[in-house]
Amino acid sequence: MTIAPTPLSAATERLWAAVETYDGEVADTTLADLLWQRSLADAITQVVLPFLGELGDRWEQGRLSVAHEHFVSNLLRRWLWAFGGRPGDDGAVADGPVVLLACPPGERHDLVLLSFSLLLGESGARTRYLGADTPMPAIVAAARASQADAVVLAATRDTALTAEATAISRLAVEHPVFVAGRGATQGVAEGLNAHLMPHDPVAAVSFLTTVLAR
Ligand code: B12
Repeated sequence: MTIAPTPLSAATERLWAAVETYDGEVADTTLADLLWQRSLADAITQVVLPFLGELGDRWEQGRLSVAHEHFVSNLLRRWLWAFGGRPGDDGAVADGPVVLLACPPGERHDLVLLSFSLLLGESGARTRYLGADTPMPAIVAAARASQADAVVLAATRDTALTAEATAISRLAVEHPVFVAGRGATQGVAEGLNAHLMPHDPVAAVSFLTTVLAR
């Protein structure tokens, strides 16, 4: 018997009401309902990314405080990690390409990168997630030590990438580098000797796995 997923709109409204009053218990049970009844891909594309988008809209309209934003970000991060740690249906151990993921120095927006990392892991890649605000020497050392087949760098501002142009271009000589997020454009990618990822995280998984399979 399959359980019908909780309807999105009612649960999302409950979630926002809980966030507004910092009701962590209701937020947790609502997110549990929303996420665990869905596949990872559906949970991320139907729940997590739209929720982050709405967070952005509310933030820009001045309807959420910094405290709300931190509360939501930490709540989502905890759920994403727990969710991504679910054992695979077939219990198979990943043996795909090794992909290192990080945000460059000063870049703290890593939740989409984390979502992408989980989707990529589900596709069979062996992901090594460094997360937000990672110094370039640390990224370079980790890429070498893990023998990364690819390095994905995500940034909201292009300057977070261009400020590290020398280090990123050098890294790209040894490991293919892929740039993603609002700060990544074709021009930025070319200037870094890197590849531009599609903005849509699901399309980006297909893109990266196709390029790495060549
Ligand atoms: C949540 C949030 C935060 C959280 C981040 C939580 C986290 N760990 O991720 C915290 C609280 C840390 C934060 C901090 C700050 N933030 Co902020 N933040 C946001 C907010 C509200 C949502 C970001 C988000 O996740 N959006 C939802 C996603 C789904 O949309 P998106 O980012 O456009 O991503 C899409 C694509 O670009 C792509 N994508 C993005 N990343 C990746 C990665 C991969 C691998 C792939 C394939 C695709 C991909 O996928 C998405 C869907 O297509 C935005 C507002 C907004 N409208 O987005 C501001 C925003 C990004 N923040 C902003 C700012 C200014 C800041 C601060 C400087 C604020 C401050 N004064 O302290 C700080 C510090 C930032 C820093 N040093 O990096 C600005 C950035 C403006 C700019 N471009 O310079 C924004 C746009 C708000 C604004 N309008 O002013 N922030």
